[in-house]
Amino acid sequence: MLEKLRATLAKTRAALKDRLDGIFQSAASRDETLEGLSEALILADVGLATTEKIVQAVRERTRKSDGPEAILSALKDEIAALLDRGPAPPPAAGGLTAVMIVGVNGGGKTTTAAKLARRHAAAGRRVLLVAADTFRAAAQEQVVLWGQRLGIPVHRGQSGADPASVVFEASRQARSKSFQTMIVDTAGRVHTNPNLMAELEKVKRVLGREIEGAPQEILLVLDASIGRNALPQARQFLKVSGLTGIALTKLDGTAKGGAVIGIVDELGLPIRHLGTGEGEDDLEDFASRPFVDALLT
Ligand SMILES: Nc1nc2c(ncn2[C@@H]2O[C@H](COP(=O)(O)OP(=O)(O)OP(=O)(O)O)[C@@H](O)[C@H]2O)c(=O)[nH]1
Ligand SMILES: [Mg+2]
Repeated sequence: MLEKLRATLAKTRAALKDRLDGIFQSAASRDETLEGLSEALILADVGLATTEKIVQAVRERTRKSDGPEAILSALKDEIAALLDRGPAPPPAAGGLTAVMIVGVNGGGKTTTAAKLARRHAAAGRRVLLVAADTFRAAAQEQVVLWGQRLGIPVHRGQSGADPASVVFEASRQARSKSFQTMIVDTAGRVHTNPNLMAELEKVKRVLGREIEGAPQEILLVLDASIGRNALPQARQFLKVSGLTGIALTKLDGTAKGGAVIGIVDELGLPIRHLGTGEGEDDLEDFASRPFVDALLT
């Protein structure tokens, strides 16, 4: 697992760790090291406020005489603590759990929905994939293909249908056939378009009406390669549809993974999953310590 994570984070690690190594080698004092650390974190897209918070905490945890090893270890602890937002909610006992997948265009929603469906199915749950992206016929087709490939049933609606009505029908089907998990793929939407955002809110409302406690998870799919540009989108989705966590995709191809540290800190949302590639198994459940170890070791 750690090897996969290390490979996924290779570019981000190169952008951050290699810079830190240079600082640790050349800095004469702790204060100099901390100053370099600050610069490195900001350059790695962590964000100013979060960087200051981390560096201040590292300063408080170390002594003036401490060398690179103690400082690096304190840095890892601080980042891990900041990323750790507690465990994911357990699936609804006996009942039906609904997971909504939301985000802007092309972030990796459908792929993540399929990977998650596979994950739940592998855990022995009866899973229904719901193709609620009715915007493009091809989008539903994509979910159907994933379903065939993974052996997971798919509920799809009419092309152009109201996504809320698709979700309504899917919920009825899921209940009558005793499904345990519904993974709802939604259309990519521009977070600044009020109509599209309202549509999402409606999907959420219908789920809540049809299934007790649903949606238990609303995951925002964020493309790691856009770095801190993810923040305004995330804020808007959080405001309109509510969010319970982040699925961070395309971490494998980017050097900007450091941005998530600031994003998690500023939004107060947990990362739930990491997308580590295009394949069905390329999904990791997020845990802060392995993430930080893979990032900085
Ligand atoms: N390398 C890599 N590619 C990914 C990952 N997740 C998704 N992709 C790729 O990103 C592209 C877009 O993925 P989709 O799942 O179709 O994205 P989407 O958010 O559903 O797109 P729309 O429905 O058009 O908004 C595809 O080529 C995926 O294979 C990931 O974690 N790593
Ligand atoms: Mg899609």
